[in-house]
Amino acid sequence: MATALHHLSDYDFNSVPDASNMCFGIVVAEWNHDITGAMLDGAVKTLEKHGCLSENIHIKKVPGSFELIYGAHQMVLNGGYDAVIILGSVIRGDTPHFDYICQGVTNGIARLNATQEIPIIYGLLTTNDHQQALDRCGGKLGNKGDECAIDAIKMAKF
Ligand code: DLZ
Repeated sequence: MATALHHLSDYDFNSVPDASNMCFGIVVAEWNHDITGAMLDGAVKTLEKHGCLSENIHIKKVPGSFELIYGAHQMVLNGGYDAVIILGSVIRGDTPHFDYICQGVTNGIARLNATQEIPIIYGLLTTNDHQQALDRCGGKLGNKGDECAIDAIKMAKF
């Protein structure tokens, strides 16, 4: 017999699973490290707040956001992770470079999500200026790193 569908109002949209048995990889870009470092702090603190042990959070640095694709793929191939988080900050300049990097990273991470066995959480800030990035890494608009940590825990339990 078919299982009855839950009514939407019964669904708990806000709960975050316990992460005490989970293991996460984080790949973080060095470009704009004042921004990516703050996102990293937020992600690690949030994972730990939800029970993840610090020894089960493995961090790898890459030079720039474009290398996040390679870094995330290597972490997937190494195995042992429930999810991988990428953290980068691309800030618009005077040339189309911004668009190529943003598009490249977005396509690369999307492809990994479609082809690999674990979720890759997309923590790429793409902003017009430095202040917009500051606002999103612990400023007035929250911290993208915190959000990515929550998303990683939820997707690890998918
Ligand atoms: C080259 C470059 C530029 C201009 N801007 C950024 C940026 O705002 N954020 C970022 O994470 N990386 C930037 N990069 C570096 C590229 O991501 C990449 O590291 C290099 O093109 C080498 O592949």
